[in-house]
Amino acid sequence: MPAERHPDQGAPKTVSPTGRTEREGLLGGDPRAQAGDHLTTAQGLRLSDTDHSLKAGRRGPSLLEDHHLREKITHFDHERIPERVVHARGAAAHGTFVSYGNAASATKAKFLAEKGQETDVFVRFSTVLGSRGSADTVRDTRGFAVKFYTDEGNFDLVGNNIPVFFIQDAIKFPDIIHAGKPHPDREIPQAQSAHDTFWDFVSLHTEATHHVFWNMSDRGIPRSYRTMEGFGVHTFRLQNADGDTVLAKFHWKPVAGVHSLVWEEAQIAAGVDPDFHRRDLADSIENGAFLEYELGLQLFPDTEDETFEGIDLLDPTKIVPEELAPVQLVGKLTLDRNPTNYFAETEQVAFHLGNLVPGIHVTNDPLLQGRLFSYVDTQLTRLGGPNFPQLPINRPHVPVNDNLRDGFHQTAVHRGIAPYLPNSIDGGGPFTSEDGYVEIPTRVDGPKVRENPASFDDHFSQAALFYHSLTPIEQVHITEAFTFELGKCYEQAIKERELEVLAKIDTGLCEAVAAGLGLPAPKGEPVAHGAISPALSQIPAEPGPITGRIVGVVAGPGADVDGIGKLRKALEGAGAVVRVIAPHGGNLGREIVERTFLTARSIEFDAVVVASGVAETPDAGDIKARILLLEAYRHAKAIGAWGDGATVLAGAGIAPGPGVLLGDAPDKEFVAGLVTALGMHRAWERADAVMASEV
Ligand code: HDD
Repeated sequence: MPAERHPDQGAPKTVSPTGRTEREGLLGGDPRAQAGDHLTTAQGLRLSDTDHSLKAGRRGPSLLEDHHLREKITHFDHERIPERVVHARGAAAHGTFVSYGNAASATKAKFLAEKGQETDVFVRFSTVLGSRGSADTVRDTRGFAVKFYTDEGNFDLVGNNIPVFFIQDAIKFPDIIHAGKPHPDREIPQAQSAHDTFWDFVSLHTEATHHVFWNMSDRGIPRSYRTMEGFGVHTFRLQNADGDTVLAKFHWKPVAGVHSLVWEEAQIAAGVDPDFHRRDLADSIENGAFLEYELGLQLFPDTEDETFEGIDLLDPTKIVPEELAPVQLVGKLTLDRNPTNYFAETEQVAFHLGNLVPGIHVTNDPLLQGRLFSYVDTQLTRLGGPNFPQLPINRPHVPVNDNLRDGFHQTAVHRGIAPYLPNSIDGGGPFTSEDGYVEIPTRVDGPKVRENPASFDDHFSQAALFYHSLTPIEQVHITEAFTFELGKCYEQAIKERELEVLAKIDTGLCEAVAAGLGLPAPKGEPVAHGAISPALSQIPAEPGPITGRIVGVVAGPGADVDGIGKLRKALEGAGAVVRVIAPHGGNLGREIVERTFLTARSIEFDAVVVASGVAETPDAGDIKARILLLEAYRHAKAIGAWGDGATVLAGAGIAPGPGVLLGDAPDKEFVAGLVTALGMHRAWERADAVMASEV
């Protein structure tokens, strides 16, 4: 029977129903991407039926000659490609990078050196350990991979949200990943480090300590990709138009500030909304709260010993504190467009550290050197052959004139008969260019050895520097994270060995974790860590911007809808998002109810406010609404109420105190208090009391 158009079906859609921010163009328009009106086979044959296989009689067996059946199922059977061996879980967005032009003295890379230069980018964020379907909010490092489609070819900055790495040499990468991935026998646990093999490895391989401390800190559970720093990790060598070189580290600074979840929120989100970060990314862009980051450079003289203030710049387990080498902001990245198709873009994008442009060069960091091999190698399997640079998302936005030919999934129809150089048949070209990429002739000599420089032996001083640079509440979070993760290990010897490591960092930390594990604290002499670096703490001293922050307003029949409208206007004016939560869906006057007590959970909101007029309704004491308020309170978020909304807070046992805002109406003063509280992210002053209380 023909599949007829239902009378309700309007004109065929060419974009997804929610894809308001899509722009045609970048990916090109392949007519097979559901743009046409008629269903066809892959060969373009129009079909009259796609719901019934061809059978020998109504009750008979299916026939082998049914090509449509076989094509449809065969293609479906092969829809999946291998997920990434690491960073399998990811989400991405398109955007633009605009250069401030002040990096010209350091690099001749045009996308950085020329003021106002706009460059298309595609950014993929990811977790490291989990499978493609794993939860977003697990404790893990986050990938921050940026593809710049520059006028000089693609430049990939393949970084993380943590500025150091577990290992100093790429040859150890399979070891750390095998240790972090689920146990090979039962394939558990998924997407996390809280298990024996991870702690077995890192307690034995102590160069991982610094990275482990970042993972155990709040950095391991970001609030959103919007509020995450990014780091290129390695030191790169930059060259300016005069040929001068300088060593550099890349940083991404989120304009929205650096914020994290608390561990309980992260755990709840992993169950309630495993797509927490992915959703936030897509929704923020849909809401016009675009993600913004400034690109920063730390610059160091290109000296023969490649050290700065005694820090070995080739050691990827070391940072250079920002107080010693300030981060100079050189441009701004704005992510403003969601992908059109997850598979075509987010899944098929292929990053590679070797994708460089003139003015940016690699160094001898042994981790970087090994990565230069791994990325193309892994794409060969993952994307099925050597032609993955031809995939739309990977194509440079400049002409490509290589002499690479044929191979699996070749889509180009090359012209000419002389794909070799030199040739005299195809006009002798394509020709090399004077302004082409030239490696910097750095000197290389020395005996062949499997050894590290002696400076790489310091595994602890910067872990101690990191720990001691944090505020007390951040240190508490680290203590709890170690206690949780080691508490999940079965092997006593592993816990004891990690305690030996902690004893080298800080006695109090070691004793607290040991107490939590019920083990004796080993005696150890903590290492010296030098001057602390306040820039490592992510607790703001001043309120930051509130763009994209989400405020839940608890309402219901009888609620002060005018007040909600005023609050919405004021908060949206400051860039925040307001969501009304009520006992049921639908509308409350002019206000649309976006969450019900059943579909809302505190984790989604940066602040929760109770509207006046709710107290008298029978639902005011609903246990789900109470849990919402109590969780938000326990997680030190801003809480507010106006009018008789205050009695709902009181009924939930929430007393006035830091970060609890009460007012008669959502007037200027109330809104200003809320904006400040949101800008501080959490009311940590109440954390101690709350964590210790029964709330
Ligand atoms: Fe890696 C993916 C970041 C060390 C081998 N890596 C991958 C991605 C990111 C990073 C963000 C995901 C890219 C995407 O979204 O598609 N990797 C890092 C950082 C490292 C690091 C910041 C240390 C500073 N990686 C590292 C080493 C090796 C690899 C030492 C191997 C020797 N990484 C890979 C890989 C992946 C990858 C196996 C898997 C999927 C892919 O490349 O495309 O080649």
